[in-house]
Amino acid sequence: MSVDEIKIGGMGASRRRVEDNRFIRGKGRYVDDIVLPGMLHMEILRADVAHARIKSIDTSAAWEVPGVRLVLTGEMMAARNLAWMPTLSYDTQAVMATDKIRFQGQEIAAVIADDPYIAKDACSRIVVEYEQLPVIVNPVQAQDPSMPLIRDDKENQPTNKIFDWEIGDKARTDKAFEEADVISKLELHYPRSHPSPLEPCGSIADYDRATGKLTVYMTTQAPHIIRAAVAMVAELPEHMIRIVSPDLGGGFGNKVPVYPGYVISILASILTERPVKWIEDKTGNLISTGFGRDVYLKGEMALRKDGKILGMRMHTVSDHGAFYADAQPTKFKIGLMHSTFACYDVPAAHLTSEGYYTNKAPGGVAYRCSFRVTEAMFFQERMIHAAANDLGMDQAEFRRVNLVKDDMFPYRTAFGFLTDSGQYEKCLEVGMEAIGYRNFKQEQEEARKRGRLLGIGISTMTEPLGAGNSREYDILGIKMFDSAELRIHMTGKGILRTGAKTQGQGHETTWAQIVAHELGIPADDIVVEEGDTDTAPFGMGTYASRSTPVAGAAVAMAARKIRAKARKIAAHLLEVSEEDIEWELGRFYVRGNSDRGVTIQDCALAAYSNMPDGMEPGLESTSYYDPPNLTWPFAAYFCKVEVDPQTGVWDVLNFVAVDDCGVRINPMVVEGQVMGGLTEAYAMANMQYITFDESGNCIGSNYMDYLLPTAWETPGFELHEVVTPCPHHPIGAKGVGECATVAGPAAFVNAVMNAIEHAGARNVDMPLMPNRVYEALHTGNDISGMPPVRVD
Ligand code: MCN
Ligand code: CUM
Repeated sequence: MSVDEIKIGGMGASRRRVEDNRFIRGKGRYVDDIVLPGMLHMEILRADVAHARIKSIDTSAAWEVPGVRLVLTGEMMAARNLAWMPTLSYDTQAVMATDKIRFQGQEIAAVIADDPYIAKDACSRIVVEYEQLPVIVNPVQAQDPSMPLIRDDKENQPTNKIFDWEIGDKARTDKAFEEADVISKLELHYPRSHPSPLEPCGSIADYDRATGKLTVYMTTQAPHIIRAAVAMVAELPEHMIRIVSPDLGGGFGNKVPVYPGYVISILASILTERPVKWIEDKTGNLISTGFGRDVYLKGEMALRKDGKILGMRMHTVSDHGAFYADAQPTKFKIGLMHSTFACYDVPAAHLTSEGYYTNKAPGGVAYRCSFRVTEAMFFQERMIHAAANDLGMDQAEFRRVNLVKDDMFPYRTAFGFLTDSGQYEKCLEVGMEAIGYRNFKQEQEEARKRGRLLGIGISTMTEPLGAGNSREYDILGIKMFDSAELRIHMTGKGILRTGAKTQGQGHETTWAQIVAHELGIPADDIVVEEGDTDTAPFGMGTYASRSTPVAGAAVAMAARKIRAKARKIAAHLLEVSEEDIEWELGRFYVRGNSDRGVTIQDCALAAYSNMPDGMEPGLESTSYYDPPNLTWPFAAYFCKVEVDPQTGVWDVLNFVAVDDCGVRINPMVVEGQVMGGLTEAYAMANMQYITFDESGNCIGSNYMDYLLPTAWETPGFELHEVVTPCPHHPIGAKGVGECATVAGPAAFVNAVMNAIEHAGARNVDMPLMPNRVYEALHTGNDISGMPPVRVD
């Protein structure tokens, strides 16, 4: 008699995404679609040089353009104490340059006008006089004492170094190295990359002087954090601030930071008393907003002859741009870099890192990655590849020997994380089988005899997804947890709101499936709403694939509260005591008499029309969920490539992805996430590069130079699943949103290296452009390492 879970779109149903109904019809409602009465338009003047002392800014010609309502400069921002703002990593960031320009693309002035074209024209009439300074574009230059101090605005900042940080057990690690039979070394650069969502950033600030209310429609993945930040920075009362994040055209981490444009549009609205819209262009997005990576990694691994890893040393040097603006848990200086090697049994490890200011845009730093996990896993898998080669061991076998075994969970990693579940060897096996791993060596040899270069690359990783728990994770002191609020109406339909914010991940579809699973109410009867701080419960937003682990768990818990109350109502309706009530999906019945029952919809109606004496009417619940641990999904990726020895061009022949993200709420959505992530991984491995010339000019500031792969270039991916439920998550799910971007790049690079390393090279840095591959193949030299890096 219970309802069929798959039919009602519950867990495990590949339900079609409900949001796509409006997206594919062109009916999405993005920030730029919103038009408010009397709205003005803002354009930002950005610096064309990377490091310069400002001598003067003359805005008089801009003011004269008809239709211009306001011209803002750093000086005017400073007069209102808004020229600088705090960053998410306890640094400060210029909202508008006052003293110095510190990177190309920095905000210098803004024009607010009747339309965006007038604003842009007027911007071009602003005259900035400056004195150029030597430019620092990498951490080596940042350490050169003859180079200028970038952050001369700060007290106690005598050099360009931001931090030194270490974690792990040095003494134990040193000992492991003393006992090693073989020591394997690797050094590489994970280049700067950009999340580059199709929709750039933007906002519409609408300050109503009559009510004192400020409404801001904006592109943000974390609306509640923005509300708190605006309250603190602009000193406005928090209850008078409403942040609305409508449909987002992708986020990928780019829409986590607080950008100057948002703050400037707010001040502009307060000053003009009109709504002010700011929409960034593509170049503005690429040159000034939160990038990813830009970190130099080197390490060495202590190995025993039989293949056992004994210890790992790692050192990272990260380039943060002009302001340390990473969005990451406060406790860790370099995100979750120390989750590296978490899927392997590594008895001792030590990580040191340094961060530097340079004349580049500041980072949000995570691009589809849990706070530096992408770099960590990329280095891990490149290091594993190098170590297996140094030992003369097979790539898969070396992994099998060192992967954490099923009976070792819960497993405490050398850096202190607790991984709690997984079937790593099984995933490896499924992937090996699917790609035909065991025949490959012979295939490769035979091909080589005929002059063809084939390679196979593996990448296996577990990553920590779902910050909190609140004991360990906070951002600027705000503890990391999340929330859901479920309201069931009297006809059994309902609305669910969470503190997360979908940017394309499909929350509107999948959260309703959790409710269907818990209550037996069809998913189609639950509308999901996120992103409006006036209506949604407080939450830390969507990034680091934390939504399913945290907000998704809160959804299940909120639904369970509803079920608990409905049970009392059912007992009342069936005139038995609560203890005699049994539940099956969608329905309560009397124990021993399953024909006597009421549906969840009957209970909903009774909650408004026939509740038991003394019971509060209504059927609503709120749940704040603080997860006991992170969730630990696992991925095993296998990539087979062919490299053309004449050109260095490489093609993917086959790609097999095995993902274990615990219980899948919606298998089709999970597959979409994996496909999208692999496409981005392929782009980074193959073609994407944002770099800077010696003057700090950003190379890669448009889509002619910074390449987005289309369906034409992107290889096909074959997907497999393994399910190890998360032991602490209410529905057994683990996060998955980033796994493919995190584990993907190393699979491609390992495959290309496997095809060419017989010639001698141990590493080619990403992107593996044909000229680099060609050179490594024909000279046998590495193309990698510390700066100055090659700019091709
Ligand atoms: N899911 C599921 N079963 C699981 C795990 C997840 O069905 N066991 C579903 C979820 O219900 C959700 C989706 O998969 O609909 C992703 O869930 P999750 O792994 O929790 O990740 P988040 O929702 O927190 O999304 C964040 C993650 C990040 S950090 C980036 S960056 C990223 C990504 O998601 N940006 C994206 N995927 C993106 N996909 C799109 N289309 N656009 C972006 O900007
Ligand atoms: Cu790290 S990019 Mo996502 O976390 O928004």
